Amino acid sequence: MKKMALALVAALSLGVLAGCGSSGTAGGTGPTLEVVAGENNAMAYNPTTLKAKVGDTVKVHLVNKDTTTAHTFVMTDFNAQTKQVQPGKDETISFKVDKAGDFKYHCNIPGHEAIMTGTLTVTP
Ligand SMILES: [Cu+2]
Repeated sequence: MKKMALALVAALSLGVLAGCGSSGTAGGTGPTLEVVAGENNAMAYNPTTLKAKVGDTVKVHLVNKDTTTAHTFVMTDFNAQTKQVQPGKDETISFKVDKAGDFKYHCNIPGHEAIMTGTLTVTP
């Protein structure tokens, strides 16, 4: 039993090392994700789901189509956020995704956060 556990640990560490090797090129490449905020002056993103892979350097291009209010794009899990993007403006941010899972993004303008959200799914 103990031997099996050790073998499992060894296999897992090998997997982790191999993972590092394949995605270890610095600078990194990844998808550019287009996100529209405030379409029809709604407190919403389009789309509300985004996808990336572990190791990607993701670019998010946020376009604010709202005519009355600023919006932002905030991902606390990856310490990434735009400044307040004014109506009709846009901003691109990039950040590296180093873990798999579902991660929420939201707008941090007061009153928006509760309903203005989306999910980035990062696959291994
Ligand atoms: Cu907003």
